[in-house]
Amino acid sequence: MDTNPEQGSLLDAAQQAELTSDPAARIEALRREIEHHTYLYYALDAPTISDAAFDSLMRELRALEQAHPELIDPSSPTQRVGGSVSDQFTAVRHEVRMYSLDNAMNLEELDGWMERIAEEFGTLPPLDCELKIDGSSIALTYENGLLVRAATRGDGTTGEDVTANVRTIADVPLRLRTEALSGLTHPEGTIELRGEVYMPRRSFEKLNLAAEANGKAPFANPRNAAAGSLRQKDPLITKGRDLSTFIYAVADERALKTTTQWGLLEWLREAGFHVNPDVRLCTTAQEVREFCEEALAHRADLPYEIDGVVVKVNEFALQTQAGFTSRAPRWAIAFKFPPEEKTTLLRDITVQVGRTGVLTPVAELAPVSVAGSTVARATLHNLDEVHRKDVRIGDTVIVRKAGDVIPEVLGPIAELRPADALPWQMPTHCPSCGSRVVQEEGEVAVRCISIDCPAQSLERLLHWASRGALDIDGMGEEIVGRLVETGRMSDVADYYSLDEEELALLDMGRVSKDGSPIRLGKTMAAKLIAAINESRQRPFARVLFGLGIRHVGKTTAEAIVSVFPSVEQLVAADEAALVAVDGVGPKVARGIHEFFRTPDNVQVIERLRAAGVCLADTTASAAEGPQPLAGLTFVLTGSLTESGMTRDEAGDALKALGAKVSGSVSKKTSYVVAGEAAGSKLTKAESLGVPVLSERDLLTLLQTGELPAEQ
Ligand code: 0OX
Repeated sequence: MDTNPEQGSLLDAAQQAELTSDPAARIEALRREIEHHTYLYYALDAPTISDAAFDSLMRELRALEQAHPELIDPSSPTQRVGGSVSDQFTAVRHEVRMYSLDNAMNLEELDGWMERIAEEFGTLPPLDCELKIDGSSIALTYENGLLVRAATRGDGTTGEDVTANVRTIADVPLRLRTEALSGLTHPEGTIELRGEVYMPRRSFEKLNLAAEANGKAPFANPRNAAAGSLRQKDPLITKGRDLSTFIYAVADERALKTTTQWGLLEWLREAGFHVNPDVRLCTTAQEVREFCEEALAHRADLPYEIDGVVVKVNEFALQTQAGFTSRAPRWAIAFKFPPEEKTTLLRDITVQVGRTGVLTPVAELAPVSVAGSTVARATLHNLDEVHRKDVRIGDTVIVRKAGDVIPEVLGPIAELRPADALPWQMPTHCPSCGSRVVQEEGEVAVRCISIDCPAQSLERLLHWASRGALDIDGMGEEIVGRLVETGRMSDVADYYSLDEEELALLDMGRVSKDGSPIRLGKTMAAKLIAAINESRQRPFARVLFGLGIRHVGKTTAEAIVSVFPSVEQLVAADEAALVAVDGVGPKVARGIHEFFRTPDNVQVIERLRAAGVCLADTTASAAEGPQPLAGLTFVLTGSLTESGMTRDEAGDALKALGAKVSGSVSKKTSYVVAGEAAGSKLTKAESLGVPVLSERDLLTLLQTGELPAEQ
């Protein structure tokens, strides 16, 4: 149902004159009529006029409003796009907290919850079952029946004002239907309704096809796409994203005369909201289980994604009696579906050589859509795993996404195996350099130990230039790949002997239309040299991380540098001294010790020294500044979209205030900072009761050194 503002009214002049003798009345009548058809279309899924007739009404309304701009009203259906667009989304404090839901991971856990509920009330009260829409939560505030604000959930306490964007979502009523006002306890007052903004599967596929065509990164799943679309600075972009909503809750049920969740859903429909039709009021545990099983069986047939079923005590009075835990209502539970599984053909098993020489088998799959995105490759980790799962080329395999993110091959369907499929074997020689591979005793990994294996060089060089390491902007796979292929680079010290003229002439391995070789060019060469020069200033911990020593991640490198602040001290340290560092185990210590005792590596270090790369922690000790966060450990997850900081940058800023930053959540974690699309770390924090900070809290914290009052 879209309209074309270019086209004028279909009415002839006489009709126009007759209808517009009282433009204000005609405008109001048209608005009511359009709202009525929007209601029939979205809330009841029963349109009574064609899209063309609807468009004609819209065109007439637009034309009249254009002729009488003094009669334009923000709640008019023509006014969905407009209003002020700010650069930043302002924070909105939720007067009634937006709780999350406790999860039941299987039917037994669901039964456990129903037993607890039955125990509390003496008998199992009626339960309302709804599909759990996999979208982004939203709160809609209406004053006097008019939409005045839409806010995201944020951390549950504070969200962001996304009104201008939500107004563009066609199924969100800009005003409540008059018929519904009698269901309110205070029709002239404020009411806040809550639900989910989601992106239908088809729109998601369209969006990602367009992203691909424009060389942009696709969205991982419809949930991220919906959340990202809500945070667009330009409402027209949001409008084009084709979002929808399902509304299912009220912030304060005292705003409504109805006393049940079921009554609320009816009222929401009556008021003009899009309410999911797949709901059921159940009176026995068996009925609830059946609803869950049916939902699971029909999951893939729905035009949008669901990740479970939400079961709610129907009576508001009983909900109040059951109350809330610190994070979720006791009167509701989310039955989470197991991850979606699909079958597909295992076309091939290829081998990747990592920067430490480990050979990793990779499943090359016939592309298949799983949990919202296309899966064509999945790591098989190592030879043991390939044999344990007994997957063979030509097999039909079962694929899923672990944590709904990382593709995983579960195993073959034995019955569909081709007669000639043989067990897979690791190559005896490195696919990159051809040298014999080795498997050390007691190790699962098969490695190429050649020092001049191009695949390892490439990975090592890319790691050195990566953001968390020396951050050499522009040094990506294509350019570094060419420098390795042409024999110009093999170890990280080679970066510092590149010169601008030589880079400008680098043959990119492609030819232009006239057959001449395409070269990197002067502009790019100058940029790269500037980036390489800048990298000499990176702190020693980043250099240590960038060297790609086995098991030394960024956090470990920082812990090591805090005890051994120069490369000399590190070289002199024995394994026992290294193990004494917090976070360094025997494996890491051995890795470091071996690394600095390998002559080739020592040579690289000396060349880095000669090139002026930082090999000692020269930064003024952070302890010199105020340390309000000393003793606290933070974990950062999700993307920090508001500030545009990377997680590493945010981590560095926290460390400067004395905090520790860790990569994984445990009971010892003081706070988890959850950015957009935060995943399993957030879930873990919630399950361990670790306080969660929003990006906004983080920014306040960095500016003032103060934690939010409520935490
Ligand atoms: C959904 C969904 C989420 C809200 C707070 C307490 C109960 N994603 O579809 N949440 C709720 O209800 C929660 N219902 C839903 N249908």
